[in-house]
Amino acid sequence: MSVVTSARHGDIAVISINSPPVNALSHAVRAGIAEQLTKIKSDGGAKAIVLICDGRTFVAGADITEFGKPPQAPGLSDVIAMLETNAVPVVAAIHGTALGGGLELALGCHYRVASPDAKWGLPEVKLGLVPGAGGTQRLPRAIGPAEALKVIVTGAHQPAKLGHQLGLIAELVEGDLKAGAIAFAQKVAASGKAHPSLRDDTSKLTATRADRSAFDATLTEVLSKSRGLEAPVACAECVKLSIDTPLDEALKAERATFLRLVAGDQSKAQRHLFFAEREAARVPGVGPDVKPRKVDRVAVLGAGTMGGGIAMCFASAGIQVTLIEQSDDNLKRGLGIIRKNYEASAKRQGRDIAGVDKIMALITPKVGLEHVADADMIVEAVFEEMALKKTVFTALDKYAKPGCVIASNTSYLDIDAMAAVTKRPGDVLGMHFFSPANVMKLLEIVRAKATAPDALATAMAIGRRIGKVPVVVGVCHGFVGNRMLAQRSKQTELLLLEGALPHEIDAVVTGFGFPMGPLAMGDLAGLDVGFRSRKDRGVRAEIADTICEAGRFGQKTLKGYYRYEEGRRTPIRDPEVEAIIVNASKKLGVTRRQISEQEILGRMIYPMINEGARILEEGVAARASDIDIVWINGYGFPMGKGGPMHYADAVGLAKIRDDLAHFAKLTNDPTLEPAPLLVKLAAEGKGFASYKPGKA
Ligand code: 3H9
Repeated sequence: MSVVTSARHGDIAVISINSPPVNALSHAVRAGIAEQLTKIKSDGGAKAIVLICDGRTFVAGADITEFGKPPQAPGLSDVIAMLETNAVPVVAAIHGTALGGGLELALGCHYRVASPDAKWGLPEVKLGLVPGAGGTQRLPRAIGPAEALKVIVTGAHQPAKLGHQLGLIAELVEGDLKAGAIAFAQKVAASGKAHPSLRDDTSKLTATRADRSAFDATLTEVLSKSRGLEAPVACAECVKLSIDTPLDEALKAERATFLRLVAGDQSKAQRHLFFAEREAARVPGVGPDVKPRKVDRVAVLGAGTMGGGIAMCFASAGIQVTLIEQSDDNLKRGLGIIRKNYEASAKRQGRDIAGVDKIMALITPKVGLEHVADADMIVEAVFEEMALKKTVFTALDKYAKPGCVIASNTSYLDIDAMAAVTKRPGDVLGMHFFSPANVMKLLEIVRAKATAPDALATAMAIGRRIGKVPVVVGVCHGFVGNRMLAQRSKQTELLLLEGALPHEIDAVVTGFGFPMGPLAMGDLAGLDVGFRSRKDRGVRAEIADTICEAGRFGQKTLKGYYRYEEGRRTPIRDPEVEAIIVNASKKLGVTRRQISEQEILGRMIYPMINEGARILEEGVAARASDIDIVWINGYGFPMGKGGPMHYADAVGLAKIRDDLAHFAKLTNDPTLEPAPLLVKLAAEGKGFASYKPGKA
């Protein structure tokens, strides 16, 4: 059956698109719309046309899987031109999401009506692209250039109500959308008025033409967040053209920009991430038949920084939380911080402070582990110490109700060992949140040996419900993210010892696209945690430890690898630190040398990739793209590079293998020797993307 059909409802012709899952504009859909428009014209008699979609959504965009393949006519712009110049008015009826090419299609129609809960937007920027079928020109004509700029450069989904306020959506239809759209079409067809086409409507451009200051202010604001990505800048340039470049000329420029970006590395990386995120939701051994357990109440153990943040994640999603501590004082302090965080974000977002009370009411503070009894899920965030974790798990086994999913938020420790002290190891897993837990998107879900598939499915489902990007990983020291990070930390200390200075290392890492370098990051997170952990393990890192021994724990003491001015977070080079570093080299008999930026970059990134290869080979991650999702969402790996494993494939595994072998020799460190999987794939001329190990 054709994916696009049409039917008559009296004077109104209705074109329906039915191409699951999201009605993307594949060749069949584009050709189908063109065919139905031609047919309706030749049949004659229709006074207006409604363009509507079956299934869960209006058109969610161009078909991303077709990018990079030879184009097949009709192109989307051809179809939009047919709609825009159609003799009778066309009404787009939007439900679900009108995104990207889908919104561009709707902008080619004379009118748009929508269900009140529909969303619209041009998210191409998130795929490293500009809208390529007129979005950067018609949206400014519909809602004004400054508003359009914000929508296009952020790529965020916008509510239908806002579209209605801005004039993009003519009418919000409560109830049956099709019936409402037909009634609307009848009304406009009977009005006798000329039907608006955005091609000819420049009324919303006039004010900006006269005074560009508001547009320029928005431009500066949105571009300040572009972080080395080409697409936001290109989007802004295209929107700027809408102000006074003739439409056809601007459309040509937009198209050329789209074609340039779609062939570039950044867009390829960002498209990889789009599919990688969806792939991460597919967990080996957890098929669609495995249903998550019901979770209405979560107990969080520990109201410290981590526990408090985790409690906020659940409460913000409307889930009841029992927050458990050892004393009333700890609870009071924890709750105070949670409230302060909520109040600050309400203030930032201009929301009513009364909403904070509503969320806080979802959190029930309690002293004593026995209060986990009515929870469907428990997340413990007590101190990182195995003996304590085992005591807690033994108690939870006693108090938790049958079927309760019991999770540890440990960053490093062995979940199997915790599961083993319970009589229900199938219910135990890890849920590793990242700090600040209420902000960071990543959630590593740690599958232990005995974790039941439905317990895993429950953690995945709740992860998505609280707005996280969940990735399943296996048990090992540090799981995926921190285990790879440890390689970078080790190289950071070595590079300092061999001749680099903190600001030089940080500059290379931020130049690569990370928001912060490892040393500034260490100062922000606090250096004392690692110091204590090294002491416990009997390990010494000469520079890091000497810095801590000097009472320099990072930003909180205004001194770490850098110094800080009171109330400011800008790292300032500190000669005292540089003397500590130089002395450490002398003490350990290391002759300092000039280290090139290229070497710094290689030693910051390649050892992590090497560890990623080991992780893959051990089955701790199910696929290379899962590792990318961990690094993008938890550690600020630059989006335009697609994550460490995608980046490795782009660089070429043979080069990485050779550079690692060189670094191993240079530093006399056998752990830098290329991992067996890396060597094997490089020899076969393959990339990590081709490796399908099977399980996490
Ligand atoms: C564009 O439009 C360019 C134009 O300006 C110019 C052209 C010339 N194509 O996310 P879900 C698949 S660029 C192909 O799990 P949800 C997706 O992979 C595009 N496939 O569902 C998944 O497959 P699978 C601009 C697509 O309900 C399945 O559909 N548009 C596309 O959580 C379900 O997806 C966008 O960037 C696509 N465009 O969320 C919007 N979209 O089941 C991208 C989805 O095999 N899409 N699939 O894993 C989305 O943001 C979400 O999918 C959406 C639904 C919000 C629509």
